[in-house]
Amino acid sequence: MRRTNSLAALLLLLAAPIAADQSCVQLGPGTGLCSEIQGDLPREDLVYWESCDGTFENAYCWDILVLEEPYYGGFAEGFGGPAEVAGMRIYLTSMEGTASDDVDLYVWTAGIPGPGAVVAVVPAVVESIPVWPDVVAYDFDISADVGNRFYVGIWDDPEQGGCPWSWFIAADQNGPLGSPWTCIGPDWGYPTGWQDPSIVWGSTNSMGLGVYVRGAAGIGDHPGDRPAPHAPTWGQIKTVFS
Ligand SMILES: [Ca+2]
Repeated sequence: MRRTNSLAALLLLLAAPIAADQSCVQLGPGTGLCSEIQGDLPREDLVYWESCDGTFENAYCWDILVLEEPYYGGFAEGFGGPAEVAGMRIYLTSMEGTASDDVDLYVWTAGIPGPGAVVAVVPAVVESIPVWPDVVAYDFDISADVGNRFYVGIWDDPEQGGCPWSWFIAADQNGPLGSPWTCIGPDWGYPTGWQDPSIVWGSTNSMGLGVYVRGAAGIGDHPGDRPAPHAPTWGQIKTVFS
């Protein structure tokens, strides 16, 4: 019985979010697997692309207390175009199971670096978000004509509830190198603006985001703009040497 209680306590500890500072939260490490796809995009007419490899080793969010407009606390993944974007996919999970949450979905042009101008934004509702490490994929319609580099992403409107009680976006830490980004607000303890999520949560190869396109000329080409490596944060150094 003692061993059972100890194991239960350990599992509870592993499942609890780990705050690297006051604002960034994660659910892993673990092995997140997608068990369901929600949405009814006409997949046979579209080309789909994602950088993730089918397993998610972690899941991230920014605490509701720091989320700010226009999309500080958002996440994005870059892709190669030109293309006619017709939809996007988001891989989400949660800490305790979430009934629903309102989110904003985006398509951005290329900025310097990472996402630039907004070319599409649509509100969406994500429902029945499973408990980590179960992951659900949501397919949504969103339309935009984009150039050689573009980005799709998600932001959680703090007025409609938020992290850590809504959703975490799944992250691939050992798949192919994609183009992962997160938008960091002023005074969050990291460089401000679009940054590599690796500087916050550790090595991240791609975010749980995919894109559906029509007439894709360059889809699948790596955008080639992975953020430059940053020096590890003090929190990461402590993790390594503790
Ligand atoms: Ca993986």
